[in-house]
Order: sequence, then structure tokens, then C-alpha cells
Amino acid sequence: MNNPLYDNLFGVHSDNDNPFLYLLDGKTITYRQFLATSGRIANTLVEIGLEPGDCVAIQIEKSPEMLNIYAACAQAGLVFLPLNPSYTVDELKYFIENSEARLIICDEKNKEDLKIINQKLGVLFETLNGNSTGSIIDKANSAPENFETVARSEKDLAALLYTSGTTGKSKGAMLTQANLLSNGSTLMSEWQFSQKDVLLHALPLFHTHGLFVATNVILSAGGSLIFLPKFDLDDIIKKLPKSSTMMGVPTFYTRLLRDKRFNKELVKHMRLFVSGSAPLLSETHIQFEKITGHRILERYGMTETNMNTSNPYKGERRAGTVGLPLPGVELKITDPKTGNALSRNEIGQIEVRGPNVFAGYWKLPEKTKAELRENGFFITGDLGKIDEDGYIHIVGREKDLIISGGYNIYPKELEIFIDDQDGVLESAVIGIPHPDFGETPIAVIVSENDTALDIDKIKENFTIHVARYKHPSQYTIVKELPRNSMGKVQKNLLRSRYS
Ligand code: MCA
Ligand code: AMP
Repeated sequence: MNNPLYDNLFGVHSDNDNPFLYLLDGKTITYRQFLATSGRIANTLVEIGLEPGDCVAIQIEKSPEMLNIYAACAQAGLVFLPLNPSYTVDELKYFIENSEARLIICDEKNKEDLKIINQKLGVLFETLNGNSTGSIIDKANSAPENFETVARSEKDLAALLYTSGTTGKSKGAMLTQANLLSNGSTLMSEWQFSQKDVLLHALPLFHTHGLFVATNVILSAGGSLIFLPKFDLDDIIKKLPKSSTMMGVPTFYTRLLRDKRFNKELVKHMRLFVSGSAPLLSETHIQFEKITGHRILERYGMTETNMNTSNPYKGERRAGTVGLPLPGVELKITDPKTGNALSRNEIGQIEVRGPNVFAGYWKLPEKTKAELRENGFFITGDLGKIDEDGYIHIVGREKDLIISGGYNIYPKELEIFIDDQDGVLESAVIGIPHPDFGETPIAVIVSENDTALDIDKIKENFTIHVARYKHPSQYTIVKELPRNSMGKVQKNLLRSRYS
């Protein structure tokens, strides 16, 4: 094999006439058809001047073509960088500049804004719209299907995924072919995926969960995806009887449980429900079993590591735990101060090592050194313990992070933005419980010299500059922020006050 990622996930299907994607409009795309389009796009990418190792940034609504671009990047040895369509121009500028992407593919409607960035940075530029039109499609339509796969090794970069940083700036996690392949095949066998599986896919494609966990598992097994543009309850209810498996963030499951149509009969064909990206409440796990007879399988991962642990497919799926380390993954709990391993049931930081662990942060050697030890263990920033049966419990986070509906929000990024607003002296952003999204950010603000703050103006500025999902759902003005003797803001006090 000369390009392990392409050969194993895509190339193996070149003569496969089975369905890969079932679309909402009733259309089916077989593996063979999918690969033909990907080949045309790979030819186009080379034609417009991309070379192996170049990075392709893509910011479009979820579509089959987005997966074609992923396959084409793998085949042409390019690095795939998917971006959330809700990012604003300011946010995009940072990603494009920082990643040194050679090409950005975006929706026609954002063309003018992005052209300005591109002209400044000298990046190539193509469009791709949700309705399968765009400049890249026009070019691909006249390109040949056959593309000679570019040789790559398992150590080569396959993707760059940005994960937010505690300093307020996102960091690019460098994922190698080996990272993606090892996790794809491990999950396929652990969760017993086969060609017969039909996975209900309602997750976005710009994160590890929807892209590498759900899609790579199906590609590894040769199964099919019911490919939904987003999570819509009516569509999910309609498609569940035609599916065998589903993966989702906890919000998917709490929304389903609130719907009267969701019952045992509807999911009688299902063999597996997987949850991850955020904590699944034990109550959700228990209520789900009561209503459907299924125990949700919860697993734990990160952008930097893909999946680390999973509850067993066969064996006890224990509510409130993320299961056991996956085969090939070593996990230990260490003392954050000394780095020494702790005993069973002691709480400490979670560290992981294995073929799934990334190659480091893009252009951040110091940050990489601080979080990825020389012995290969990655310090996740999550706090947990291992119980007497080996099950891992995540009990909190050492990193300051809010997870809203499966999207990560880094308070520091928002605090920097708020502190920059007229009349603001300082701020603290904290996560409080939210019935739908699990957590939601709220802003606690101190004004300069007790001046009256224009919150509407701050909200307006958020709308212009910051992706919608990060917007605080509440603003509270206080006289001062509580601090400890070291001068550090006591967010735990704020959390208990406002939760
Ligand atoms: C949408 N909105 C949100 C979120 N999603 N606000 C906060 N948090 C969110 N997650 C905004 C919308 O822009 C909208 O704003 C308003 O909230 C209500 O939208 P609604 O229609 O209810 O939302 P939705 O479109 O149904 O989306 C909710 C969702 C979605 C289905 C939960 O956010 C989602 O698909 N989340 C999954 C994220 C994910 O895949 N995470 C994995 C990353 P307005 O009303 O102003 O228009 S983590 C990962 O990959 C690691 C490795 C792992 O372990 O898996
Ligand atoms: P991301 O940066 O998007 O990759 O998010 C990774 C983070 O999501 C982890 O470090 C955890 O804090 C959290 N996470 C993922 N899966 C779970 C889970 N099953 N339970 C609790 N937290 C989770």
C-alpha cells in the first residue's frame, strides 16, 4: 500500500457498488460513484496548483461533497482542514493565516468576505455550495475520474483540526494517517461494525465525532450512512427505523427522550447508540434504557487523541462512566503537581498514550512539549479516576472549558473579547447547566469606574465577530470578581452563585 489512509478507507471500495450515502432527498450514492467524484476533485486540486503536504481549508455546510473533498485530499496527499460554517470572518482569518492553508473552499455567499482575506494572504480560493454547485464542481465536472494516488506514509499529516486553547487562541492539532487509521479500525472491531451497518449521521463534519469517528468507522467497515444535513427531530424519527446505529452528543439523546414519538417500536431494528463529546448524565442513560431497552454506549475522546476509552459492546455499559481504555490505548491518572501515577479511585489528571495520539500542535512546539510528554503520554486536561473494575470516570476538567451541545467554548477567548469592549474593566465567563445544551456560557462583567454598560452593543459586536454558539446566554454586571489570595478569579464561586 502506498497511501495507507486512502488505500484502506477509500481505495478498497473502488469496485464496490454498495450504497455509501443515503441522502434525505431519496438519492443514493454508491461507493463507486463517490470515488469517481473524489477522483475528479483530486485531479482538480492538483490542476489548480496544490502539491502533496499542502493544506486545504474548507468552510461549507454539511454535504456529500465535503466528504469527497476529504477523500480527494487523502488521495492527493493533502492536509484536510474542516471549519465550522458559523465562524465569522474574523475567526476565519485567524485559521487561514495560522494554518498557512494553500486553498480555502467556501460557500458562494461568503465569497466576497473571504476574497479580501485571500487576496491579502495569497491563498487559492474555490467555492462549493450546499446544492452541489460551485467553482470546484464546475472544474471537477470536466476532470478525469482516474487519479494516481499520491504515495504517503502513516506518519504523514492527514488533517489539521483546530481545538480551542486556554490562552484564547485555537491550536491546530496535527493528525497523522496512523492516528486516523488506528482509531477507525479499533472502533470498527470494538463496536462490531460490518458492511450491513447503516449509521444515522446527523453530526457536523468539521469535528472528530462526525468526521473521524462516525465516517471512518463506516468507511472501514464498508457500511452505509444515512446522511442528514443536521440534527432535526422529524428527520431522525423518520430515519431511525431504517438505521442500525447512531452516534450523537448527549443533546441528541435528551431531545429524543423529550419527543413522544420516540419509543421502543421505533428503534427495534437498532443495535447500537453511541454518545460522546460531552458528559452523558446518568439520568439520561437510565431513562433511555427505560424507554427503548437500549443502553447507550458512552465513549471518551478528544480532537488531539481521537477516541481513548469506550464502554464495552458486550459487557456492562456503566452509566456515568466512559468505560475502559480502547485496545492499544494506555491510560493513567496522575497527580497534576508531580505527574506521578495515582492509585485506583484517586482523582487526578487523565493521561493517554497510543497510536491514536496526535503528532503535536501546529507551529506550537512549546505548547506541544508542555502537554505531550517525551514518553508519549498526552495530558488531556480532564480530571478523572479509575474505579475498582477499571472503568474510567470523568469528574471534571482542569482546563477552563465549557461544552455546549458538544461544541467547545473556551472562556478565555470570550473574556479577551469582552474586556476589549467599551466601558468594561474585566470579565469572567463561566459555564452553567443548560437543559438542552448541557452547559451554556454566561458573562460576569465589571465595568470601568461603575459606568453603565451598553450590553446591546456588546451583543451586537458578538454577532459580528464571534460564532453564534459561543455567545453568552446571559450578562451579569457585578462590582468586582471574587479572587483568591493569589489574585486568581474564583470561578467555582461564580459557578455556584449563578448555576
Ligand atoms: C446551535 N446553536 C448552539 C449550538 N448549536 N448554541 C450553543 N451550543 C450549540 N451546540 C445555536 C444556533 O445557532 C441557534 O441560534 C440556537 O443555538 C438554537 O439552535 P438549534 O436549532 O436548537 O440548534 P441545532 O441546529 O439543533 O444544533 C444543536 C445541536 C448541534 C444539534 C446540538 O449544536 C450539534 O450538532 N452539536 C454537535 C457538535 C459536535 O459534533 N461535537 C463534537 C465535537 P439562533 O437561534 O440565534 O439562530 S467534540 C469531538 O469531536 C470530540 C473529539 C469527541 O469526543 O467527540
Ligand atoms: P474536543 O476538544 O472537541 O476534542 O473536546 C474534547 C473534550 O470533550 C474532552 O477533553 C472532554 O473534556 C470532553 N469529552 C469528550 N467525550 C466526553 C465524555 N464522554 N464525557 C465527558 N467529557 C467528554
